[in-house]
Amino acid sequence: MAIINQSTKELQVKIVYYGPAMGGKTTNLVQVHEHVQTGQGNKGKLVSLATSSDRTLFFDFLPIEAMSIKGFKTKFQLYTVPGQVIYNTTRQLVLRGVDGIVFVADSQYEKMTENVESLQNLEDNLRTLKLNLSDIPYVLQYNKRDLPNVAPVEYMEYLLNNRDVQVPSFTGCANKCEGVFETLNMITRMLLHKFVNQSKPQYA
Ligand SMILES: Nc1nc2c(ncn2[C@@H]2O[C@H](COP(=O)(O)OP(=O)(O)OP(=O)(O)O)[C@@H](O)[C@H]2O)c(=O)[nH]1
Ligand SMILES: [Mg+2]
Repeated sequence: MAIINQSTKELQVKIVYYGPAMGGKTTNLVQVHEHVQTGQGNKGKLVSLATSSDRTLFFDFLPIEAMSIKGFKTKFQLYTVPGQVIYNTTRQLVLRGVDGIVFVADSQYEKMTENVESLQNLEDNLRTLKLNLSDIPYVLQYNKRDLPNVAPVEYMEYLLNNRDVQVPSFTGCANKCEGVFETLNMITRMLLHKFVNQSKPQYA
């Protein structure tokens, strides 16, 4: 849950990277951790709990203290869920208090069913928390565009971005850091817009 402190002008938000197993969620966080430019000493530690084969077992966590935006000192807490179907309880836990979501889809044709199922699973899990995806800022990342067998972006939009209001989407090659910051910048902008505007003092 976002924490906004008007007196100290601090904003803290939680962003969860969600999506099918092996789609590239952890890779996004690793790249952000490697390349993020913040003031000295403000880069948090990337905490990962993975199996020996690098699959996320519980979650990854990366805190980032960002620059001052609109006079607010912002802190972003980035989390990934484990994509493997069996870890659904963990996904529900990680989603608690979520403010914004990055859905990382795998662009390979044969992963389309998994992408759709994972998005459905996200909606189901949000519902158990009494949340609705349409009320939460989120963006889509079509990752692994470097692979030969990718589905056209238009097709992925049709499958994953087909609501009344379309959300921003980005192509990516997370392992080369392509699209990683474009995606992160957009979700943080959406969150700042939501929370900073919302928290403006109201005058009768
Ligand atoms: N070719 C290619 N490989 C990628 C890309 N992004 C990630 N990978 C690779 O895909 C594999 C899985 O990436 P992860 O970031 O661990 O995937 P994940 O979504 O965290 O997977 P889970 O933790 O199991 O849910 C790793 O070997 C990555 O190096 C990409 O854009 N292109
Ligand atoms: Mg992972």
